[in-house]
Amino acid sequence: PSIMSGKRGLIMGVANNRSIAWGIAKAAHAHGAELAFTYQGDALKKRVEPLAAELGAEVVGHCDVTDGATIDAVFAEVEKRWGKLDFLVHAIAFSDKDELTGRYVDTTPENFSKSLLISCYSLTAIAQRAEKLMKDGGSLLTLTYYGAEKWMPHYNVMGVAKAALEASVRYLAADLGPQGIRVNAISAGPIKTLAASGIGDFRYILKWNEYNSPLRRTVTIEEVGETAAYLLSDMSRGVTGEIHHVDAGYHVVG
Ligand code: 0WD
Repeated sequence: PSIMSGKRGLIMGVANNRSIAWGIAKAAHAHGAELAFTYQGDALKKRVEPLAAELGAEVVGHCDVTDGATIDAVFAEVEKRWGKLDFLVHAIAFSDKDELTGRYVDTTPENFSKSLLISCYSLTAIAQRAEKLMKDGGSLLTLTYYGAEKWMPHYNVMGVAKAALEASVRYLAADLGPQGIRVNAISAGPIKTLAASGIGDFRYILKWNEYNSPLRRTVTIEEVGETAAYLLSDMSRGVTGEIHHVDAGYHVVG
């Protein structure tokens, strides 16, 4: 049997077919999982619906993590359809593009709050709802980046948000562990996606990783997806609170 057969999971954060969440969805589906997707706003609905259909999956509604009512609505829909949840992928982040260039020291309080709310607190907001639906235990997975650990050019407030997100993974893992709910993150190497295109000099960062990572290349959404399938399945049942790098090894040299 496939490693994810019989598992049902919610995928949050697909914007298009370049999204990391889409790479994860494809791998989870290939390993036998049944999926549901959320989208953020009507513009993305048109993108997400055909992608979900490709995997024979359902779209369970609009979710903007800054609006708790939309999170509640999506989880109510999942409960109605499935009655429970086995895994959840959180692949959501945001910062004002104007502050993903230049200096961190110039971050405004407004963008600091918004970036931390969407990129960090949202995992906790989602975990609160997921806890109730993960009746047989479960696996929560989020996406982080090396800019949480080390200074990276232009990553700025997003680096601070990812550091807080990684700390959240550890606190959530401890809180939810007694119920058999695991919480992990993949620290992905740079990949050209919609969100990444907002980061200043991103092409340079891709090249830098290609020249300097142990594997002398960057990673793909399919590779992140395969590692995600392991973290979302019972193959990793002894693993929680972990930040797993899928970055062609860059973190050992950078
Ligand atoms: O190099 C990269 N691309 C890396 C990305 C390296 C390491 C980590 N990551 C992380 C990102 O920080 C993010 O947490 O992976 C996650 C997924 O990002 P992605 O796949 O690179 O980007 P994208 O395809 O743009 O998906 C992110 C989506 C949003 O898309 P846009 O670009 O429209 O902001 O996050 C969603 C949205 O669909 N999102 C929200 N969803 C609900 N509520 C919200 C929100 N308020 N804001 C953004």
